[in-house]
Amino acid sequence: SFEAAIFDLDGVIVDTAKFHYLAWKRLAGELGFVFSEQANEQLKGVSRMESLELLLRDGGITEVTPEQKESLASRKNEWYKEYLATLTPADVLPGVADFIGLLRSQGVRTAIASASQNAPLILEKVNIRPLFDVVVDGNSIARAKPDPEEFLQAARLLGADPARCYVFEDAAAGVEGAVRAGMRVVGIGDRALLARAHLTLTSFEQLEPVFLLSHLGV
Ligand code: B16
Ligand code: MG
Repeated sequence: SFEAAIFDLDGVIVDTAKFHYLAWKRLAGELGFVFSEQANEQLKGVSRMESLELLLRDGGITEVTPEQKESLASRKNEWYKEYLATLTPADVLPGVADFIGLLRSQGVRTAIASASQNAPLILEKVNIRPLFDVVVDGNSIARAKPDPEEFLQAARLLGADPARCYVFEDAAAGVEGAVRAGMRVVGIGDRALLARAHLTLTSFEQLEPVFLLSHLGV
């Protein structure tokens, strides 16, 4: 049996991943290159500055000063926040709220573990904060995914044994961090990209909560 369920935010609870991609693609366009959806896959789940480094590498852009990097990252973030302003509770991904409600009714504690500094804003826009006992995000951690810190901090704040935590993640970096934290991992997305997860689902929509509960042993 397990004690706690830890959810990634972007790509699991709400599809803000598409907004990140649009904003990074726009930045790449201004820098004079096309940023593909395939190249974007590496950016999922990693921090904003690390994402910028990966983007610049993809575009073959070198000799960027730290000040220029700060300014590029904040431009991207401004565009990203324009997209976030359009979020409503209807943007919570299908099946997610019911599933979390079901877990909570079974006494399972719940947390968000997101790399995003915009997590508090997103949770407020989609009105889902009350479903979580704990929120750990990019404002409160020193080492981003694939480091296990974020997941371990969530477990600590929940008072849960990491070995009795399930993590729901859509990004390879997050799956890696959760595995390193000694947790069980459910990948949400493409099985080939999330090969290290213990179980992979295409989406919560496909998920029969009763099946998952029996699978997870509640
Ligand atoms: P921000 P998650 C992550 O959120 C995103 O997946 C990743 O693409 C983004 O770079 C990171 O947050 C930082 O986000 O720029 O808003 O601080 O998947 O860990 O919930
Ligand atoms: Mg994610």
